[in-house]
Amino acid sequence: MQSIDAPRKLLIVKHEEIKGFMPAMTMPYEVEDASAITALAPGDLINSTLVVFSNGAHLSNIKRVGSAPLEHPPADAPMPAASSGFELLKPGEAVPSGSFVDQDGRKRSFGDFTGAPVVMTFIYTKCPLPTFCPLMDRHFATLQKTLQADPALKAVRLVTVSFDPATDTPAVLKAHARTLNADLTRWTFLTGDRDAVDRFAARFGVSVSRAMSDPRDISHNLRTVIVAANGTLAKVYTGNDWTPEQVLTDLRGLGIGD
Ligand SMILES: [Cu+2]
Repeated sequence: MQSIDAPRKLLIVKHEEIKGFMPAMTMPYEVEDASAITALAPGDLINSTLVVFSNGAHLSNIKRVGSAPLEHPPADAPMPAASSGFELLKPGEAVPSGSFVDQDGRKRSFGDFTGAPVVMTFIYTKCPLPTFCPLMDRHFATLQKTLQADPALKAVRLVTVSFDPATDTPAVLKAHARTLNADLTRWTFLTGDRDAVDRFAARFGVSVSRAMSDPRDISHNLRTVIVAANGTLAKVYTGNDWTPEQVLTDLRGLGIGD
């Protein structure tokens, strides 16, 4: 176990393969019972049962079985030095163009969206936990419905960027878009060179790390952002507790449709 967020009842756990369900992975997990984690420390080895229900999952029956030194710094390690090109963007700053490939295999740059407000999120399609990437997908599908119904928000575009280009090829993204009923004239799925995607995503505070032994062992956080029509960062939502309603309120607050 790598770190503890007691107030939010979260543990970041590096776990072995769960046979028939998910590969070895490092992810945040909610715990059923907050009192079960008060005595734990980073580096503790635990046994636990992952209970998955239709809209979420949590750990129950947590038992400390030993401890081992941490291999990696915890997820909140300091950002790389300022000259690295990974600096966090501040609201009002211009979003870099990046270079991507879309779900149809076309070369794209984020600059293509200038002139339209964009809501963008970062996911990977194999994410096994319903409350992480799949929740971002569901929220975007909800947003799409409102955007289609409200003429004042007609110009808004949705962009989903995958940080798992090895798996999420254009064809995989296209199939994923179909399962979400995505209207591809409004909602674009991007992938690309892994380092280029990581560098772009890092500017918004997305951190992704992959295990050397198994690149599907992905540890990541969540960021969803609004980029204004002039290509500058307008708003950043961290984690998975934002709502489509909040985003719509913020979009309307930008004065779109005036
Ligand atoms: Cu995920």
